[in-house]
This record gives sequence, structure tokens and C-alpha cells, in this order.
Amino acid sequence: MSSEYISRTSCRGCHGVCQVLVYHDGKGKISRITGDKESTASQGYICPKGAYATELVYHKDRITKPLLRQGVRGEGKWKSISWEEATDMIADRFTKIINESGPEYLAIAQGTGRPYMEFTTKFCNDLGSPNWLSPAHNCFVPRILCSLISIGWMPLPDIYNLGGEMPKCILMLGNNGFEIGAAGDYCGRMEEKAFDNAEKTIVLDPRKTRAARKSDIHMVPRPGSEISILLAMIHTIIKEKSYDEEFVENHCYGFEKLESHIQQYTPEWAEEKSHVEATKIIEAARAFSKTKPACIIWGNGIDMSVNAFQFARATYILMAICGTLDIPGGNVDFVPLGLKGDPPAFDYTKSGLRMVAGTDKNKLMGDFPFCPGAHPPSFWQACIDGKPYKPRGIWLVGTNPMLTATRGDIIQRALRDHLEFIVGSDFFITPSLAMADLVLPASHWLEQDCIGNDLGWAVHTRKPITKIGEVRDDRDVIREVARKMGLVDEFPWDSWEDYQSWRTEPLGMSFEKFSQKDQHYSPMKFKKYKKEGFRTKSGKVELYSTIMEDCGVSPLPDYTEPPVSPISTPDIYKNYPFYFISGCKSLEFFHSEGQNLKSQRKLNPDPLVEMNPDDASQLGLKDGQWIKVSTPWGSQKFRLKKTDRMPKEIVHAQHARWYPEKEGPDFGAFESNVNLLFPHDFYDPLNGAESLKSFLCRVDAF
Ligand SMILES: Nc1nc2c(c(=O)[nH]1)N[C@H]1C(S)=C(S)[C@@H](COP(=O)(O)OP(=O)(O)OC[C@H]3O[C@@H](n4cnc5c(=O)[nH]c(N)nc54)[C@H](O)[C@@H]3O)O[C@H]1N2
Ligand SMILES: Nc1nc2c(c(=O)[nH]1)N[C@H]1C(S)=C(S)[C@@H](COP(=O)(O)OP(=O)(O)OC[C@H]3O[C@@H](n4cnc5c(=O)[nH]c(N)nc54)[C@H](O)[C@@H]3O)O[C@H]1N2
Ligand code: SF4
Ligand SMILES: [Mo]
Repeated sequence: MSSEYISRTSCRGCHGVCQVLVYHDGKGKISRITGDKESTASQGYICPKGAYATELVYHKDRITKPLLRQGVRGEGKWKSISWEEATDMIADRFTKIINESGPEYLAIAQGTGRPYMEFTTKFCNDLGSPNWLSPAHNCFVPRILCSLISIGWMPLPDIYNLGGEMPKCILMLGNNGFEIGAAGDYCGRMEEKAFDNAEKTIVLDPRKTRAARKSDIHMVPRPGSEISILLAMIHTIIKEKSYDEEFVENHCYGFEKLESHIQQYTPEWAEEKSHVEATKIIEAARAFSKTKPACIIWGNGIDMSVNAFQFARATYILMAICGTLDIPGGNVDFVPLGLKGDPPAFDYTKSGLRMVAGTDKNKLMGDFPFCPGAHPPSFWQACIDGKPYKPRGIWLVGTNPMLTATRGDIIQRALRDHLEFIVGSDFFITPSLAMADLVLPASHWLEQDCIGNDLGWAVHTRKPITKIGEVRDDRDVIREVARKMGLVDEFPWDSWEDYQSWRTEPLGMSFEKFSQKDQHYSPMKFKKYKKEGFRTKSGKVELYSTIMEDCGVSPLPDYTEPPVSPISTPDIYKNYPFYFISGCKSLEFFHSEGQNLKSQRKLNPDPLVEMNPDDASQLGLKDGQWIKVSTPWGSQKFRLKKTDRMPKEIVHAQHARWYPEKEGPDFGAFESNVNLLFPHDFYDPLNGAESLKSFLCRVDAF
């Protein structure tokens, strides 16, 4: 007789690293999934996405076999084919495009950071195509690239007591990990624990999130203006000499230049820009510079504006002058465990400016010196108008850009009418995949057998708990296609197992042995710079960026007014009187994923707009009614949620909402799609970020 048993594995339903217990009923089914109290990284936490993961895995609409389009694009007629046929076809068609036109005519588009990332950029590099697409220009990567040129490594908050000291001060900049489960590879519950433990907490967020409510100092910025607050904090800390003189003297480059540049950015100036009182900014500056150790946790709230890259610069300057880098309880550098295939330590002084190497600048879409790959809006536009050239093929690996990127209407046209060959890998036929020629069934984290090194200091193993149909790990499929295209030296592994064992070689153990343990730790080392310096051109933390100077852009951070605002566009403001932020994440969904799952959808059934109750009442709008949110570029419908989480004059709309229950190929992708409200006109000149959290809108009854 079979009986219940438990497997341990690591969830990847989002960027979190929650370790979970999977209960098997003993008859071949998973009965439930819970958090794992013994996990150091997540300490028992689980969110609805993790707990209801089986609803996704066993869903009736799941793609279970490779599907080849029959009829015209979007007709929804498919024929199942074998993996052999599918991978042959991709290799043939891709090779033909490369031979006839060149590798840049082929693009690899991925979604947010997921396991496939191990191979998506590599495949693109090995093919020689600069056209790697992702949401990264708007998300996280501006912070990574900026840290690499400023510090040489990515400083992450040390909230796990890895050096025997927890942060005493936490500054949160546009991050809502507490309410959404996890952000930036950190379990939100762990962030919250550290926050609760700290003596001083400061939150910069227009919304009254749980972190904001708990904080000692909550600054509510005028959306898009928050860089002014950081500049004024730096101003105050330098003026009051509360910076770390020893660190600045010995380990920073360009302090004098910063000191004279920052004079102009007084707290009073910042108050005028941000509407946060000067006294509050000074209080925050004093708390952050004097309560040690201090760390910064930051998020998407600061990634999506024309100031995104310089905001990241200002953040690193603040960390550096306050001496928070690479100390216990500060912002630290995790030493990798030493597996093969880990991304190499990036050295900008040698490798130039791109995530995608082998880049021919003239062939890259979009002209932004710090954009991590192709600039997606520029790429999609080029598919239609052929300027500077017309891409021919694309592989969409785990991305639904018609919902998650701006101007899904342009993207649909590019896919439906222009690109010659489209492959898509996903769990479901989404509005974007409905346009594909060939669809591949991707394996879910409950089906993957791999090493999950998402967290830096801890590496988790992921066990194959179940398997539906012929689903396959995206990485294994890329491996096979690459080899069929002749990239055998680049992908020398005969099988998936081969690849995994190759990864664990340096540790002197087989993958099988490695994965018997659920979690492996890297040793922590602090203050490494004392011996090694920093991996920048000057060998120091660059307060003044020599690379930016070489690029001919401002080496010190400045303020830019959002492109659509009462000040920049008073004419628009007359008719669009609300500040507009979009796409703050929802606990129940992962962007566009999860809306077809009953238990998760029940928790968040309709696309929502959050609005201050007084603002809504003044417009005569009732809680729960359908409304229209409009910008000069479009109008979409949402359900109104009156809430005092929103300050007056600021409106928030959820992103990536569609209606999987409606008919294809659109599945309601053009009804409540916030990304149809933004134009392709305004970008951060440095990295191409879009103004998704600093815009203007109006709200009317539907
Ligand atoms: N207006 C506005 N828009 C935004 C944002 C915002 O704040 N405001 N946020 C942006 C951000 S931060 C991001 S990162 C992007 C996200 O953009 P995307 O990554 O495109 O969004 P997802 O909806 O997560 O899309 C991914 C698809 O991948 C599938 N999938 C999930 N896991 C796997 C897997 O392992 N393999 C494969 N092959 N498929 C998988 C899902 O079923 C889903 O259909 O959206 C951005 N869009
Ligand atoms: N449940 C769930 N978890 C997720 C995701 C998901 O879709 N669902 N997506 C994952 C991904 S890809 C990412 S990138 C992370 C993102 O997670 P976070 O980094 O937390 O990003 P957001 O939720 O977009 O926004 C964070 C906060 O920024 C604030 N904000 C908005 N506009 C501004 C502004 O102008 N200035 C400032 N200072 N703050 C502002 C918002 O009010 C919000 O509370 O979450 C990851 N985790
Ligand atoms: S927060 Fe993310 S990693 Fe944790 S259980 Fe939820 S989906 Fe999984
Ligand atoms: Mo993201």
C-alpha cells in the first residue's frame, strides 16, 4: 500500500527562493505544498503562487507537446509534432536566416529573470546576434550595470545575519517585497523580519505599503522626482560631514568633484521638486548616515523613469560615502559557490558595456550606452518599419510582451504581419504565443532537475517532482538547438545530465551527490576591498564615473523632470490631472502569469486601479465600479479600488492584465492593458528605461 511522503525542493514561482515541502498522496498526485521551516532563505514562508503551483502544472490548457501552426497566424489551429522535428525545424530556419541576412536578423527574447537565463544570453552571444530582448531596461539590470561601473560588483542587502550583525538602519527605495512575496531574489518575509529588527527605517514610496506603515520615516515623493531626494540626502551628509571619512579618503574616487557638484542640490530644492518636506529629507539623511550598519533595499519603483540610471548612481554614492559597502549588515558582495557556468565576475575595464558581448553597436536596436541588450521598443518598431533593418526571426522564451511591454498593439503587428519565423516557449498559449509558428512546452519548477543559484550566498537544488506530457526544460531545448546549428564547442554537453555534472565538477562531486543536499552555502567574506580594491577603472568606488565621462554623459547624477508631468507638459496636465504609476506587483500573480488559475484569480479577479477615496468621491466614482483610465495615448478599463494607501493626486493601475477565459488570439489583451497607455517617445537617455511609474492620466466612469 502506498502512503504519503514529502519531497523538498525550491520554488521558482517568482524571484523568491522559498524552499518548499511537496506532499505526495502516495497515488501519484501532489496533495499540497507548504513552506519549509528549516530553510534558511525563507524560514517556512510560502505565498499563494507557490502553494497553488499544482493548479498551473495540471491545468487543462497546459501545452504538453510541441505544436506547429496550421492555417494563418492567430487562427488557433495547431498540429502536434515531435521534439526531433521541432528542434530540426528551428535549427534549419534560424540557420537560413543567419546565412541569408546575418545573425542580427535573429532575436532571442526572454521574460524576467528565470532559470532559462543560464542559456538565453549565451545562445545569443554564440550566434553573434546583439538582439537579446528582455524587460531588463526597465527592471533591475539598470541597477546591475550601474553597480558594475561604479563599484565593480552588485551590492545586495545583508539581511540574513551572514556576518554576525543585522542592519540597524534600512532605507527602502520603491520596493514592496513585504506585500508581494519576493522581489530582487529576496524573500519578502525575510526583508520584513530585518526591517522589524532595525532601529531606524526609512521608506521612499508614494503608496502606504506595509513597509511604509511600519517605517519611522515615510517619504511620499511626487512620482519620478525621487532622485532629487537622494541628491539632497547626499548634500546633507556631505555638508554635515557625517560621511565615512576613512572610506571616502581611501576607497572612493572623485569626492571633491561630487562635493562641489552636490552643492546645488539642497533639501529645499528637493522639496520643491519632490514635495517631500526638507526637514524630513534631512532627518532621513541623518538617520541613514549615523545609524550603523545601514543598508539599502531597492526595487522597481526607481527603475522605470527617465532618471533610472542616475538614480542608481545616486544610490551607490549614498552607500559608498556612508561606508555601508561590504560590511556585515550593510550592502555586500556575495562570493559565488564556484560552480562552472556561473556568470564570470564582470570587468568593465576589459569587457565594455553590454550584457550581450560580440555586440556590433551599429547593428544593435536602440542607441543607449547602458541598455543591457536590444532596446525592446526600438526593436519592435524596427520589425515594422525596417529601420535600421528588419529582423526576420524571434524565439520568445517565457515572455508575454503583448501584455508586459509597452505598446502590445505594435508588438502584435510585428509578430502577426512582419516577422518571418516565430518560436515561443511557455506553459500556455498566451496572446503573444498565439502569434507563433511553433510553440514549445516548457517545464515548470516542479518538473525541473537543476541547480538554482538565484541567491548568491546560497545555492538550492530543484528536484523533478512530477512531469506532464512532453514538457522540457528551456535550457535543454536551447542546448539541443544550438548543437544542431553547429555550436557544439559552445554547448559541449551531450545531455542535460552532462551539463549539470559539468557544473558541479569544481566542487569535486557529481550532480547527483550535489543535489542530495537541498541548500549549499558560499563562504562569506567582508571588506575584500582592503586587499583587492574595487573592479573599476580607478580601482576605487567611482563617485565620479570615469566610464560615463568616456561615454560623454554626465559622470555625476543630475535631476531630470519626468517627460510627461505638470511641469514638462502643462497642456496635457490640464486634461490629465493625476500622477500615474503602473505595474506595482500583485501577490497573487507573476506579471501576466496565473490569471487562468482559479484559486489565484479568485483573490484578484478584475484588473484594479487604486485611487485615494477623496479623489474618487470628487469625481463621483464608487468603489468597485468599472472606470476608464486614459492618457493622450490610449484608454483602458479597470475596476476602481478606493484606498487610503494612495495619496491624493496619484493613481495606480495594475499591469499585465488579460482575460485567459476570453476567445483567442487576443484573449482580451487590449481591454485592460495598462501598457497601451504609454507611447514609444520617452526614455532614460542612458539605459532606455520607460516612464512606467511617472506619468499623467485621467479617470472617468466607464
Ligand atoms: N506598466 C508596467 N509594465 C511592466 C511592469 C511595470 O511595473 N509596469 N513591470 C515589468 C517587469 S519588472 C517585468 S520583469 C516584466 C515581465 O515581463 P514578462 O517576463 O514577459 O512577464 P510574465 O507575465 O512573467 O511572462 C512570462 C510568460 O512566461 C511563462 N513562463 C513562466 N515561467 C516560465 C519558464 O520557466 N519557461 C518558459 N518558457 N515560460 C515560462 C508564463 O506562463 C508567461 O506567459 O513586465 C514589465 N511590465
Ligand atoms: N507576486 C509577485 N512578485 C513579484 C513579481 C510579480 O509579478 N508578482 N514580479 C517580480 C519582478 S520581475 C520584479 S522586478 C519585482 C518587483 O518588485 P518591487 O521592486 O517591489 O516593484 P513594484 O511592486 O513594481 O514597486 C515597488 C514599489 O515602488 C513604488 N513606486 C511606484 N512608483 C514609484 C516612484 O515613482 N517612486 C518611488 N520611490 N516608488 C515608487 C510602488 O508604490 C511599490 O510599492 O517583483 C518580483 N516579484
Ligand atoms: S514568494 Fe515566490 S518563491 Fe516564495 S513561494 Fe511565492 S512564488 Fe514561490
Ligand atoms: Mo521585473
